[in-house]
Amino acid sequence: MPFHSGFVCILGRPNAGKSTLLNALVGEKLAIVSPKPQTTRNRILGILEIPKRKGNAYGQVVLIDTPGVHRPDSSLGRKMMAEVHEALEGCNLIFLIVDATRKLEQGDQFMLGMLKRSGTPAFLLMNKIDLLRGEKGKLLPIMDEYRKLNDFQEIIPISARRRDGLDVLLEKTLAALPQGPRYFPEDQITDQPARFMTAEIIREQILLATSEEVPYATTVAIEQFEEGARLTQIAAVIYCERQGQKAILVGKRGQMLKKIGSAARLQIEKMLGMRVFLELFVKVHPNWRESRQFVEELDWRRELQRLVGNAELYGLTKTN
Ligand SMILES: Nc1nc2c(ncn2[C@@H]2O[C@H](COP(=O)(O)OP(=O)(O)OP(=O)(O)O)[C@@H](O)[C@H]2O)c(=O)[nH]1
Ligand SMILES: [Mg+2]
Repeated sequence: MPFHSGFVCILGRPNAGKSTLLNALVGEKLAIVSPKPQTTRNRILGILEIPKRKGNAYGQVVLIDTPGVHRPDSSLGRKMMAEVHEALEGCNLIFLIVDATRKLEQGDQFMLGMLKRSGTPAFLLMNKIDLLRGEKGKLLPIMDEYRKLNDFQEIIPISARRRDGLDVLLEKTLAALPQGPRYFPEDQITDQPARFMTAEIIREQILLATSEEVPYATTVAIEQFEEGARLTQIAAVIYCERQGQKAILVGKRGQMLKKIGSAARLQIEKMLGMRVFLELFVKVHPNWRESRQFVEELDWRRELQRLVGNAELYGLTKTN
């Protein structure tokens, strides 16, 4: 059996379950997940090694999670859509993932247009089938609608949350990918450095703890990340756009910031496998989402180029 490999772009509207699928397939939490749309802001690589087994295809699948396809109305939104386009470029296969409980909308049509223009073969993944329960019949008319609009190589019902249908998905994915090299070392699971994942973990806690405009107007920048033998010292700044948002993020007597900080610290400790000292600061940067320059500065891939040679900035490998 030959070795198959390739890049698979996970494309979908906000909230479809792209990041949940990435995490489920790789078996590690690489991307943050929340019930709020537009959680993911960068493209995120998840590397999946499928070992040799008798009679089965084996290889390496490089998955790319992307921000949800939407009509951007800020520099941040435009940057997010640029990330989607970069992920689409040169990939071998697209997983178009849709929420199977929802009917087609105008935004889905726009997304199908992007898919068509890419000229790349695609699988349609009908996600969240666990929510359909006894109403699986509802799936068929929605499938048909999509089928009319694009020639999908496969249509697969899945539940990313419950990991239903993922074995079939992987099998078909490997079969659809060409013979090729191992693009990443066998034990690497993502290209993201721990430093960036740390910022994301903090942002996830903000998404979970706050509501309305606050999560959207917030971003996290790591100012200090010093890994010692037994303790990692981290300082991060939470940027928001207005004084009122800062007041919410800090909370009464600093309670909110404390809650975000301790929940994030536990997750970071789990990821790094060591104790963490985490300091959080909240700063107001009026309308940062409109600032192209500021949005560009947040891009960790750019930061990586600037700080190249810094060991803490390499992609994570398996922890166990
Ligand atoms: N019931 C159910 N919920 C799911 C499933 N997959 C994802 N979800 C939920 O849907 C919500 C959105 O999931 P995400 O994985 O963050 O979705 P996303 O497509 O990455 O969203 P953006 O990053 O905002 O574009 C979360 O609350 C998930 O727990 C599923 O198979 N079943
Ligand atoms: Mg996501």
